[in-house]
Amino acid sequence: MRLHRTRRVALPRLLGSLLLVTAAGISGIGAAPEGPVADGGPAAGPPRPLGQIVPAPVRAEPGGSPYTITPATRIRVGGDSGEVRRIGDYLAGVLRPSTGYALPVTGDGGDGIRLRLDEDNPELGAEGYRLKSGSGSVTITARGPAGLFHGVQTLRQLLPAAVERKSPQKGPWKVAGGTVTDAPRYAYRSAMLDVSRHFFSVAEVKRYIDQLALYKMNKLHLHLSDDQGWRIAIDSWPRLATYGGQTEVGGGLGGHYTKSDYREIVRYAASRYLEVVPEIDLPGHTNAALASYAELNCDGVAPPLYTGTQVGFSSLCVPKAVTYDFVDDVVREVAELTPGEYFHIGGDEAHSTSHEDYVAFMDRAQAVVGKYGKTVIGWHQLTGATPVKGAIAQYWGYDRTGAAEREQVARAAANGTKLVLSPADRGYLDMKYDKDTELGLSWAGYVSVERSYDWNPAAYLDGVPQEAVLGVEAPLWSETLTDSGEIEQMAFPRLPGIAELGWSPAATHDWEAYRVRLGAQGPRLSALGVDYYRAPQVPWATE
Ligand code: TNX
Repeated sequence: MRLHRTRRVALPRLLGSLLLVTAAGISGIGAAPEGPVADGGPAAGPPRPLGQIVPAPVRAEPGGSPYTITPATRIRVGGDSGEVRRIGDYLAGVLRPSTGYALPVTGDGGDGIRLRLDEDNPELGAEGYRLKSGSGSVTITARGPAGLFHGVQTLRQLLPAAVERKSPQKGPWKVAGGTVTDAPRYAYRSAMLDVSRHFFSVAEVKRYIDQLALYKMNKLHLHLSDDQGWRIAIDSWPRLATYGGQTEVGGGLGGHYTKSDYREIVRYAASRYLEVVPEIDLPGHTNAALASYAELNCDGVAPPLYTGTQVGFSSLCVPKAVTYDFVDDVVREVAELTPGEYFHIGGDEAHSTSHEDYVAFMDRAQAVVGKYGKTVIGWHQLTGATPVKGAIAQYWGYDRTGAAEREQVARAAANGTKLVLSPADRGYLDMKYDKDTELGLSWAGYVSVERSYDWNPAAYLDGVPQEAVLGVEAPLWSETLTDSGEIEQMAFPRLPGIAELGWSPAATHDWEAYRVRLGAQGPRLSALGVDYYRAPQVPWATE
């Protein structure tokens, strides 16, 4: 259900890698260019170098003739997997509008763009792929559909940026010859969208999903409830959505997802190999729920709806029995709608819950998540309670987070709690880039493109064993963001950097090389209609 949204008043739009590639094909990639570099766009000279993609691949070995997509090209989907055919159809959907070619998706053998499943290739893991390009064909091989899908994203990036346009463009559509072999560093590569502070329509969420898929992210964390709005229909507590979802920051009418809206988001995300991780933030950040049901309040009085941006003032009533009926019903209904493994219960900034109550509440909430078959994720304050076995803590500290808090997280990690890292001064996409950024917040400082990329998840927190790091997340809080254009100004170009930290081998990490590869994404983002921030640190390619 979509109600009208708050409009911000005339907010002006903000505007060497150590890649393991053979030197020949990649010379110059690590060097800072002198000015804008040509993208190798339509009709331009040689095809884009293999390996000049984001995230950087494990290995790119250039060699042999390029492959060219022509009016006669077919997309060949091997075997009898319906999913492979669906990926073929998805690829055709990307390529047809810009090439203007028919590109039939067929099951038979022969040359063309070939998508193949092959269980051998243990080095590719569950999400890896191999892409081989030569004069007659480009073949993407993977052990499973997710790997094929990621390989298709690589193929998109190896083609000229104009391939992303929605109307016929001039070719030629060449892919450099050679082989890319690739698999992710981390299994958990996530982006969070806060749909509570401002509500975003299903179409806006799908648009973001498509952008995440381009950079091989595999989780979409939806922050579905907060003080300013409850965004998911719960049949047993209907006023949560119909009343508690009725506003947003700034006082607009907000909105909520019906169950069928939410299922559609889950389905669409799955079709892009992203798993939705729902978050119901408890026991703080609950003003919208407390406003909807008076009985959830310790004093039995419902507070008014809230449209400001303070945090830490609301709490469920920990001693009341009805609180746990509420938690059980909500977790059950959201878990039923969610095929994925994880359920995020928030747990951050519960400043108006006593420590004792917090610990008691988190014990019970975690048990409910387990009862409905999901794995608990909580913000890292969960490590100040008692994380259940298998629980995951999401670290969102920053450079000024105190040693005691970091040590508490590190101790939990050493004791088996896995971590997802989203340090606020690195991974928070809602932090301003610099003092001139119009949108966003700055409580964790300014986060330039370099700062958000240039850290190592494996070594970020002292005392955390490397194997405790499950992956990374780029959260996007929406106190100041109202639509896709504003989401994109903050997410791009920092999101691809976090995606690269999650996917690419540590050995490829190099800011000087990365910024050149990122600069080459500019024309691609433009072709997709993404109005990204032209960060001055990045040598943006010309269109
Ligand atoms: C902190 S990060 C919050 C959110 C705010 C965000 C704004 C976290 C777990 N809590 O409630 O939206 O800062 O940057």
